[in-house]
Amino acid sequence: MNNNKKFLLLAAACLFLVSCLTLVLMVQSKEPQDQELVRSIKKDIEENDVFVYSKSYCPYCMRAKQTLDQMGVKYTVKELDLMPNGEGLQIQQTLAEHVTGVRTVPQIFFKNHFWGGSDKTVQGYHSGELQKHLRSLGIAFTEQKAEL
Ligand SMILES: N[C@@H](CCC(=O)N[C@@H](CS)C(=O)NCC(=O)O)C(=O)O
Repeated sequence: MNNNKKFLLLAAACLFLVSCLTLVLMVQSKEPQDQELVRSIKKDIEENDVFVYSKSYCPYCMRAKQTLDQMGVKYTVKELDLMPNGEGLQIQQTLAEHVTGVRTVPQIFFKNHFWGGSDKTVQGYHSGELQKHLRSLGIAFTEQKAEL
């Protein structure tokens, strides 16, 4: 092997090592932040019987919140798009990567368990599955069927 080839091989090996190191450092520096966000999500869903991650302009979120409102279900909501410093987007990413595996909003939790999004909520309301679920968890709602 001539010197030119040796040099190229060495340069490629160095580049590969530097890329691996950068990747490891990137993953390591993101980890504590992810853990902090997972803790904050766990706190949200543990401390509130009904918790909704939403975006203020999202029609699916509006439909889901409207359904809960008309059922008289009391919930706490975090509008991710209204949070400062991009924190809402980080929460959405953390939900997808570490908590529910779902990338869209709304994400609705009942008694510390992920229920689902808007479609499931609206369909569940019409089928009675949602009322059955809330009853089984002891979450209060208005029994009378509202016109949605
Ligand atoms: N099938 C989902 C649809 C929800 C959906 O598509 N939400 C949009 C916002 S309206 C979303 O999250 N898009 C991705 C994003 O905003 O990052 C549901 O019923 O919840």
